Amino acid sequence: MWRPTFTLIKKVIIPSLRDNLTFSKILYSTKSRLPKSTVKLTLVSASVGVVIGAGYGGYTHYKINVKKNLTPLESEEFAFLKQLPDYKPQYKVINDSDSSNLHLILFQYRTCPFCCKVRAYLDSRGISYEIVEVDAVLRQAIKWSGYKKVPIVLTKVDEGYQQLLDSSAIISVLETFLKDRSSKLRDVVKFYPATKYTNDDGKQTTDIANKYFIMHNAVVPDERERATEQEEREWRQWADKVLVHTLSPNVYRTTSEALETFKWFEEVGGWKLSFPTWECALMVYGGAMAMWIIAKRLKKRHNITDARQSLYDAANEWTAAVKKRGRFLGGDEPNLADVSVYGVLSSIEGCQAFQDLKANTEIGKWYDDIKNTIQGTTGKVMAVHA
Ligand SMILES: N[C@@H](CCC(=O)N[C@@H](CS)C(=O)NCC(=O)O)C(=O)O
Repeated sequence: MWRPTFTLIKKVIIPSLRDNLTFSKILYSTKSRLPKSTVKLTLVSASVGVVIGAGYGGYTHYKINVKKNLTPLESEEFAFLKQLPDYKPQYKVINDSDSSNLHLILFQYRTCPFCCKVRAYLDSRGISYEIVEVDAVLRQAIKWSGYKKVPIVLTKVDEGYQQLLDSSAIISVLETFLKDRSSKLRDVVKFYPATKYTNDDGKQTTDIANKYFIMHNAVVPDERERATEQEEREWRQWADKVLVHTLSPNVYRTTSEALETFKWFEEVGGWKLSFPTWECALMVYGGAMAMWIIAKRLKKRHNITDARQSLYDAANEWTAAVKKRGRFLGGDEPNLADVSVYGVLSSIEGCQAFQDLKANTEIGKWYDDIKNTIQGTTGKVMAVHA
C-alpha cells in the first residue's frame, strides 16, 4: 500500500520514474506545444482534462501508465519564470490574518468550475490573492504561459515566479506546503510531476498522476487517517470526473438557458470592466451558441439521458455520503472534498439549473453551510482600478 510521504516519493517513486517518464514540457515549459483548442469559450476542455486517467487513482494510475509510456525525462526547470509577466488584476482578495507568506495571482474564468474550486480552496484557507480575469476567446492574459487552460496560479518564490497548473494539483501543492512549512514551495511542486501517457483510448495525454494526494513529510498517518484521506481523495476525484460533467448539459440545455447562463457569466465575471463591448458580445452570444451545441455532444459522451436528473443523482450521491459523516464530509469541518464539490457547484450558482437543484434535492443545507463557513475565512474583496 502506498504511503504518500515525501520520503517515499523522493526515494522510491521519483527515481523509479526518472528513467522512464517525462516532466512534461507540455505542462511545464513556458513555450506551448499544446494543440490549439477549436472552441474557446467552453467547458469541453475541462471535461477532457478531467476524463484523463478516469478510473485510476494516485499511484496506481501512475504505475499503470509508466508501463505504457516510456518517454525520457525532460528538464526540471518547469514553468519557472524569472520575471513577472505583464498582468492586469481585476480585483484582489486581501486577508489581514493570512500568515501563509504566499503571493498568489490566479488567472481564471470566473465561472470555470476548476477556477471556482481553486478560489473556494484559497478562501477556505484565508489566503490573499489577486485575480486576473482571462478572456476566454482571445486568452490574451495567459499568452505568457505555454499552458492554454485556466486556472493558472503564479506564485512568488525566492528567485522568481512558479507556475502552478491544474486545479486539483494546485490545491494539493498548496495544502502540502501549508501543512508543513519546512519545505519550500518550489520543492513541493517537484513532487507533482506531470507525465505524458497514452490513455485507454490510445490518445497521448498529460496529467499529474498524484494530484489528489497530500504529502506527509515526517509524520506517517495511521490507518484511520489513511482511510479518511482516501475517502477525501475519491470524492475530490468524483467532483472532477462525475459532478463536473453534469454541468454543461444542464446550464446549456436550451438556447435560452445557454444565453441566460452566459449573461450571468458576463455579470459575475465583470466582463464589462475587463473587456471591450464587442468582445463581451462575442463571448456571450458566440459562447452561448457554441456551448448549446457542444453540450449536446457532452451529454451523449457522458451517457446522460436526462440532464437535470443526472445533476440531481450526483447531488443525492454526495448528500448521502455527507450524511454518514455529519455536517460535512470532513465531519464538523469541511475537508478538501467538501471544498472541491462546493467550488464546482458554485460555478452554476446563478443558473436556473442551480435553483432547480436546490428545489429538488436536499443538497441546499450542506451548500449553504459550507458557503457560510468559507465566507467566514475569505478576505476582503478589493477592486483594482486601472
Ligand atoms: N484539469 C484541469 C482542467 C482545466 C480546464 O479544462 N479549464 C478550461 C476552462 S473550465 C479551459 O481552460 N479550457 C481551455 C479553453 O477555454 O480554451 C484543471 O482541473 O484545472
